[in-house]
Amino acid sequence: MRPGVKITVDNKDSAPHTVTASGGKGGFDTGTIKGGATATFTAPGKPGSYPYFCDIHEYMKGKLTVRG
Ligand SMILES: [Cu+2]
Repeated sequence: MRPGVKITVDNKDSAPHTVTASGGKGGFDTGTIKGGATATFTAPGKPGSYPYFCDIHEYMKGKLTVRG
């Protein structure tokens, strides 16, 4: 991803999930995305590695990489 681009995530599960920046680093949080729904958020403005998790299922984790 490039800094500041819009990212759309598609929840293909039937359960609700979120994409929430870990420790607030990067400042993104989709809020609850219902099953089958999409959400859009803005990528962080600085290159780096931004871990995220699901605020509903905290064992679900991922990482967003922003390249300058
Ligand atoms: Cu979840």
